[in-house]
Amino acid sequence: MYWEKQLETIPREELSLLQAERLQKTMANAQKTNFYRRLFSRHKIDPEKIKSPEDLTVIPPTTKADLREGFPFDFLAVPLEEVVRLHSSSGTTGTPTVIYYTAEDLDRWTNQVARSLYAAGVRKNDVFQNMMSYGLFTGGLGMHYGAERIGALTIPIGAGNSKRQIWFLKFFQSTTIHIIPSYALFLTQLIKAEGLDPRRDFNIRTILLGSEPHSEETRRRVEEIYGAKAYNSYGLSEVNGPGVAFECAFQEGMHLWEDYYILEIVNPHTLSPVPPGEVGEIVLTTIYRDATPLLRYRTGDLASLVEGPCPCGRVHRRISRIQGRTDDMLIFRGVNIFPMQIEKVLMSTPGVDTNYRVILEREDYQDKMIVEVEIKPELFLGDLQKLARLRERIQSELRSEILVTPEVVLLEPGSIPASEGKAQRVIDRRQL
Ligand code: DLL
Repeated sequence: MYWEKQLETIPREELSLLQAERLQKTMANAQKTNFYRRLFSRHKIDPEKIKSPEDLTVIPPTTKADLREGFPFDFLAVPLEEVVRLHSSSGTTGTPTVIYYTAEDLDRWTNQVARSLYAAGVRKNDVFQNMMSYGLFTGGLGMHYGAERIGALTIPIGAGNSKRQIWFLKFFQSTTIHIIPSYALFLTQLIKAEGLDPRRDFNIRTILLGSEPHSEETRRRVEEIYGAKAYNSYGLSEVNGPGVAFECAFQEGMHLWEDYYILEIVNPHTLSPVPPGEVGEIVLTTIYRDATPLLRYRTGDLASLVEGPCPCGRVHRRISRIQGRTDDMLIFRGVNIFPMQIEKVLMSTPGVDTNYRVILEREDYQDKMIVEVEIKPELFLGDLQKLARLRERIQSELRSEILVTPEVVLLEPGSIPASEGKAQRVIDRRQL
């Protein structure tokens, strides 16, 4: 039932001691990074005085912007020759955020993912089809090694290429799939178009859904379609990737592995802890990782603590499904997009006027992005070919900036409602 019984069911007092011990090592490690050395000196923090999770509050939280500014090496705590891999956030704006791993970091992460998969019921006799992209994104490789460690037959098929996915599902009778929720829904149409029935022709038992927000309704729908159990899997590249928090067989919240992280859930405005059960921002301190220690990292993800003990016996506290984000980052087909990226492209294109909006829709389970943009009135007097060229140009520039191809609609000035206060640039009509 457990991958590591002792650590998963460890009494809370012992867990606190383990956290304190690992935190102290992390503090010494953090002192080796340019970023934290500067931060400690600026705020007169003595890292040796940070001995337990309660002491952490004197440290200002670390943000994604800090990570970007610290690119490439300000968060690195070990000599570069100790680093064996890097991953980078799927965000596509400007400077990437980069996370480094030593061989031991990778080994621990692999174990963390194996533990997570095991909690969701993945076993050695499973055929694990990993339908997430391999590369800088952590969803592919991160899950891959965890599944292999369990001993499952791991198929590194990666994302996309639906026909091939379907063929593998049928031919190898994959029992476990790791998939982005919106893609899990979209794929069903193609399966049907192939004349197949996901329940009859496949043998899927376990579905791991992660990397983008999705509702309980989506989970139920996916379970219904495939005739399988779907488990929520949460993670972010900054603090390893998948395997940060995972649902167990009871599917009531995700166990956040507290021997790997110190968890805080705070009010995003005041940064003080929210009462148990209330929604706040997840803040994580890595305590079991050497190359890139992060102290009080603001994830931007909103969730609440699930109160009470879990019937599975694991003592690691559970977080709810992610309710949203504090910033305006969009997750569209699994790609992280900031509205500012879109604005940047539009506003640098000659002929574009000042107003625009981005509409996200879900049609037949597939997400669609429509960029409506007002263009200079004189262009409407010009020839139609010119307009078509402008539309194509915007579309292709957006594609290279945000890695998805939106539908672009050119409008006359005044067509898009303008507001006096903050503009609502993004209208998300996807029913999560
Ligand atoms: O998405 C890591 C991952 C891969 C997790 C595969 C699970 C499965 P990033 O690309 O850095 O890393 O994006 C992280 O995605 O801060 C959340 O906003 C969102 N996210 C991840 N998992 C979930 C989830 C990976 N289960 C960002 N529910 C995070 C809702 C999620 N949002």
